Amino acid sequence: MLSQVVELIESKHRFMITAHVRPDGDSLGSSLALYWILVALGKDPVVIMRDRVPHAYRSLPGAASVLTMPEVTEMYDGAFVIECSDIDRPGLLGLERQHVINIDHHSTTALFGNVNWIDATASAVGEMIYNLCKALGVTPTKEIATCTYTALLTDTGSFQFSNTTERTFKIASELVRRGVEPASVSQALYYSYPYGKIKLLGLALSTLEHDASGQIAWIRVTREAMDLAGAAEEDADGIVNYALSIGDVKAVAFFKEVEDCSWRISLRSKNRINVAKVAEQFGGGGHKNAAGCSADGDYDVVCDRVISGLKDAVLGVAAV
Ligand SMILES: [Mn+2]
Repeated sequence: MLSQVVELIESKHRFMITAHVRPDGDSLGSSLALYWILVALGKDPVVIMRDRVPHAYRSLPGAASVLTMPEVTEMYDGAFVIECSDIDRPGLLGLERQHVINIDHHSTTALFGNVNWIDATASAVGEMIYNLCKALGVTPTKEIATCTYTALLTDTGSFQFSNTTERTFKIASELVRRGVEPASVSQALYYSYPYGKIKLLGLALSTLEHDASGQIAWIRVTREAMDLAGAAEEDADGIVNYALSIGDVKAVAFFKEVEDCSWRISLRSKNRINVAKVAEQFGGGGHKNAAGCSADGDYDVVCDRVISGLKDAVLGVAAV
């Protein structure tokens, strides 16, 4: 819990911070905010990730200091693991030897840390880091505020998702008072895409299909499309949401060809439709409205099986 985290930070000096593989705005923003809080306290922190910082987050304060490596080789006084369901999620070898502080806002996380601080009421881990900052008596610097704001903004879908609360806006307001420039954060995140990402989006959207009911839609990205667009792997992130933005659509699938006849599948849904259950049928998992899995085989076969799983999920809710 929070008091244990505060006590550990106050009594120790050398820390590492990590988060899940393929880091997103909350995990990176929260990690870097914590980094700057520790710097403000005169501590010696380092952020270590298995994967490199995605293009969209490279302008975050401290992003350039993130170390990218597959293994933790040194011992630290404490290792903060941000937004991870289990100790393997950061993809870092040697992490289990550290004194681990597990910080997450998902109630489904395993209590794998020596210290576990879980707050399922927080819209983002960023909210928790902000509370930690206050509990430590640190005045949020512009760096802390910008990183925390990025975590809030991205995890709430720009303050649009159901996890957006009065507290989210209250903290966002405080962060703006501490120097965050909302327009420049949004500009860096949503108006600085590489050309290939938008080119890929065009190719992907041209594959859009829906079932007879119009409630289920799907999109595909092949290796050929990636090559044609000159896109990087991360440029396919987020495309799934365009299918979900259709008014009548309740559940969607996004198929990304990883290699020949091997597919990475992202599933999204609205409201009570549970796509995590569908992902589990394929050995994957996730949350009710956002899940993922992998499958091998011809596209037509894989697609049919996934779409029929989504149909069951949609019908299951309709029947209740
Ligand atoms: Mn989050």
